[in-house]
Amino acid sequence: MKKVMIMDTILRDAHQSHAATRMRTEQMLPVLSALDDIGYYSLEGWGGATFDSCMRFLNEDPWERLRTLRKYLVKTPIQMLLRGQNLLGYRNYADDLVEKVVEKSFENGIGVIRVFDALNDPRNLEASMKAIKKYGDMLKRTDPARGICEAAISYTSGPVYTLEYFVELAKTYESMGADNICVKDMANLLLPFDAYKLITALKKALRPETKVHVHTHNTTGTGDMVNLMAIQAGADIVDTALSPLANGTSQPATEALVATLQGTEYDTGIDLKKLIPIAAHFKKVAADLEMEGVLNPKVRQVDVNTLVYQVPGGMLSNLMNQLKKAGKEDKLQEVLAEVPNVRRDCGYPPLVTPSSQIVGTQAVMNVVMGERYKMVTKEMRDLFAGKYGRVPMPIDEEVAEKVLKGEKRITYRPADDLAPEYEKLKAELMEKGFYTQEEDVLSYASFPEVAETFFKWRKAQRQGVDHDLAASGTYPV
Ligand SMILES: [Mn+2]
Repeated sequence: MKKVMIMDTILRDAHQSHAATRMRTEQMLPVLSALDDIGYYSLEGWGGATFDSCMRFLNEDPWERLRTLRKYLVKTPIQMLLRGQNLLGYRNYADDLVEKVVEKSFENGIGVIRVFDALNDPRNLEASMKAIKKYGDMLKRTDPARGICEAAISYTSGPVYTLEYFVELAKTYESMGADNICVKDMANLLLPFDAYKLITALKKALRPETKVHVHTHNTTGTGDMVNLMAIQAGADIVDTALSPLANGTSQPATEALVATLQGTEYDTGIDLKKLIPIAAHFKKVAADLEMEGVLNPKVRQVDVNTLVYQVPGGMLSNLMNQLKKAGKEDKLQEVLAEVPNVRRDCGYPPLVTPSSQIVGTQAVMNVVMGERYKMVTKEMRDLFAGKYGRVPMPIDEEVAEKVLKGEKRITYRPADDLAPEYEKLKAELMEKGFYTQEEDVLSYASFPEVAETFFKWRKAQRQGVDHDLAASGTYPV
């Protein structure tokens, strides 16, 4: 009998999707022990935008949050999301920082690291997966449920994204040492019957011990069906969120899936009754977040635009905003027709952040200017120059010439250009007087200005200045 496992996203993606990542540690604390008792595969609780949001909006040290979660989550591994060579931020980091972030994440309590690259370029996962194997394998020796390396495929649609493409990529990640392969469908582009075919193909091609983990959202309303079809095709783990922060732009609801699978060959073994009081707690949290104005109930609605236009919901609203600014709202259909052309020119990158924005902005420029590639953003040039990594198909040489204007193209791994940076950043932070732990260097590397403002606040707190004054953003230091 095959038991399906669940990762609950309530402590990370659920509130990132619904409430701008603003759930505070104190709002998690009352139910952490109860969550630990459920029998989840893992609880996603860190990485992604939580790192930025902790410091920027909540005056919390993200590392301190992780240590607190670990204190209460004794049985259930904490899962995090890592953006490959971009780590927790948005630029390419040097390999020494990649290793340090992985080492410190495990050391502070992470059990499973899900790592992905927006372009699905395996070279961009080389350094992080090597580090995850190095520190993860040490952790596994004392605790086999922790130290897990989960490599994620950024799911997208388009002519090159065939079953063969995904299977080859998954096998590459498996050969690089992945324990789990995740299909990461951040925009809910994956359709239920495609999910069935994809997961069937992956399960057939991968080693029996490699777990297949499915991550989708319910933005377009297909999320529950995607999960159910994936499970029938043999998916080992699927992602859901407890109902108060589920559905819409977040994951499908945990309770609904647990009930659906109960008594079947896919039974999760989770006791539905145990979820009720935890959900009741998060219902109050969601209401508080709505009162604060960070949760707009609209995020719970079904948005069918992605199904119609084949672009992620976030990308579509960006396109509409850009056209509105240019006073060309009537050009939406032209822009939507231009998106696949631009995508073909630059080698069919997946339509996920950041390439979705880069391609979308270019499509708008091409239409608004009335001439293709008359204007090009720096990001588009970098994409053509290979600075984000390798795209799945060859780029259009004629367009490349127009875009790059003689700029050099690189074909090697982008991070090969970067000199070690940890010691330099550490010295900088010490000189500023904010260094208290090695982890501070990693916070500072990820979001320099945000981290510095947070460190100032923290220092003011520790020196015992007036709390309200410190909280108001005034720093008498
Ligand atoms: Mn997600």
